[in-house]
Amino acid sequence: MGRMNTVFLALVVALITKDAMAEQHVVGGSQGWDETTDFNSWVSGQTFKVGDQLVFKYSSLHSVVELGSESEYKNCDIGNAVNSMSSGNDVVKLNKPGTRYFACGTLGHCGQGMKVKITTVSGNSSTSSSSSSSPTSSSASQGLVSLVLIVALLIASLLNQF
Ligand SMILES: [Cu+2]
Repeated sequence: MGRMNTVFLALVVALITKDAMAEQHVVGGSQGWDETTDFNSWVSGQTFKVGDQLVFKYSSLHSVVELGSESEYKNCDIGNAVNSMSSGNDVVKLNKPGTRYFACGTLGHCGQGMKVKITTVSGNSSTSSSSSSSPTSSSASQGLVSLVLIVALLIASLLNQF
């Protein structure tokens, strides 16, 4: 019985480690990078941590340009893009905390709402997100539940040995 608990414990630890590792965020969810996608509501359901990746999936009608400033983002000014991609399956690594701005490079699409603002928080702190008013804490509470489970299992396996 003690051995079973140890195996289970190892499994839980493996699950948590996986949870703490880098996450891939497909921009726009199942709808992908498209002018019909509501990127604001998609972003509000995501937590971007350092080490995570964005994946832009789209057809050849679109592209991805990264903008250098909030004002360029607001005005859809894509003339000074800091980066542009067009593979249709572009991966962007979020390697440091801060805000990054992405828009579609196709004429008119940014103005139609095809743009997204990504704020990355440092991965090891759960208090770094300044405006976490919505139900974005689900993954944090999941982690807590797993932690409680681990402690319970540890105690259970200890008790079984005596
Ligand atoms: Cu587009």
